[in-house]
Amino acid sequence: MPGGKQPKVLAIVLAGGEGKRLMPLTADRAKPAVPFGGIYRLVDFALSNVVNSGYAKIIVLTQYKSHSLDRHVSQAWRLASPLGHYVAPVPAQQRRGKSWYMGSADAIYQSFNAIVDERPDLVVVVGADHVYRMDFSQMVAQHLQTGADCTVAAIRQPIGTADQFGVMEVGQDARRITAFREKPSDPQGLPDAPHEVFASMGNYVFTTEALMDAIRADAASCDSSHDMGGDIVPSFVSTGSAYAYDFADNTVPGSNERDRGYWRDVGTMDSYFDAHMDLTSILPVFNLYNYDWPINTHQGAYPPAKFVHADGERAGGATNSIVSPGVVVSGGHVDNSVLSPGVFVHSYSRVSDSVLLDGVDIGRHAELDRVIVDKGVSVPAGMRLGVDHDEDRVRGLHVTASGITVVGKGHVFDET
Ligand code: ADQ
Repeated sequence: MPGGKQPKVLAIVLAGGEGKRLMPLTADRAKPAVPFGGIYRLVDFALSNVVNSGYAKIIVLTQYKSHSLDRHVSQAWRLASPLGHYVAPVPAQQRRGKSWYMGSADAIYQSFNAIVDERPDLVVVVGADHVYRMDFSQMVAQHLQTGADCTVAAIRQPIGTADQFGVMEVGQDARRITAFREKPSDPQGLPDAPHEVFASMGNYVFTTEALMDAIRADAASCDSSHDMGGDIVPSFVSTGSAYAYDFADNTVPGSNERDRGYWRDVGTMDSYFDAHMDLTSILPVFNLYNYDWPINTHQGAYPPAKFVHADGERAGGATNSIVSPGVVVSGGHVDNSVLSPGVFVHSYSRVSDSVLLDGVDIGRHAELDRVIVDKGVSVPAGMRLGVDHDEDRVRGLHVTASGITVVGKGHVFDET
């Protein structure tokens, strides 16, 4: 900026995703509201990154089944201050007759008044579906230095996953993007790594006027899907004003060799499960205990966690596990698992490699192995889940490709 002045930044968090591949966890909540890591919701990672980067004027665009997301954002992210900081959830406006947001670019179009009111120099647009730490101010610095209108955060990913991402090719000069294709089925590998592509992380920095012009033009087009990755980014690439920001260059205070560059798309039940297992390892590849870059959330008034009984088969304990407030492990054993607030594990039960969401109750002698259980479900005494997948399917449970059994919210087992 002229004279070294700090740019005025508005952050927009895109939180309207439906998350079809995370069913049944997204049956009645938006993907950004899906619980993660015991006490968090997915949206907490994007919002923590934005706030820790120093940006405190934030709008959160919501749409699909946004009730629990709105409630969480207003409970966890009350930033109001005399300096005019805010995190404001903005629901779909239904401005175009009865239609809701058509795509992420349309969501921004419908929220133009928030941009006009704020008059920022730059708009930082981030998705709300990923687990990672990132300092967006480093990406903003590159955006200003290259003179880009649009900067896209990029990360190397295996070529086999290219159809889930926007994939870009970059030129020699300061990472100018020369080609961008959304979710290509015939990707080209990178010159120095044929088995990798440069994937968009769905995080962008825009110069405000350029963003508004592009979105206005897109809104007027009949053959656009009004999508940031599918339409807006390619429009900047075609004029040569889009640059890539390599996530490998990003450093966050308190990160270490193990978790630097960690970025997980938790878009499927299998990746959701794997990301939880990343938290339980002895030296975790994603470290929740980095107090230099805290992840904020809202927790209810739960009492501390408690472990009871210590005799033989009835030893109540947990190893290599994340245990939230309000959990009681009473004479059962938990290993390599993530327990959300209020989970109760009764005597003689065994829970391993599992993710139990709020208030799940595990009956006596029950056995769980590689299972995800949604909020409030009671697993009856003696029940085995994840042990015999045919048995699980007969009970109407979903078993994923990699063999994770999923019990949806409200599931009632009809046997004892
Ligand atoms: P996808 O994740 O498939 O790809 P999308 O479904 O648009 O794209 O979701 C992007 C973000 O926008 C998510 O945080 C989602 O919750 C949110 N969102 C989607 N529709 C919305 C709407 N109508 N209103 C508000 N929010 C909405 C994108 C990019 C790819 C990139 C991947 C990285 O398009 O280029 O590679 O993210 O995961």
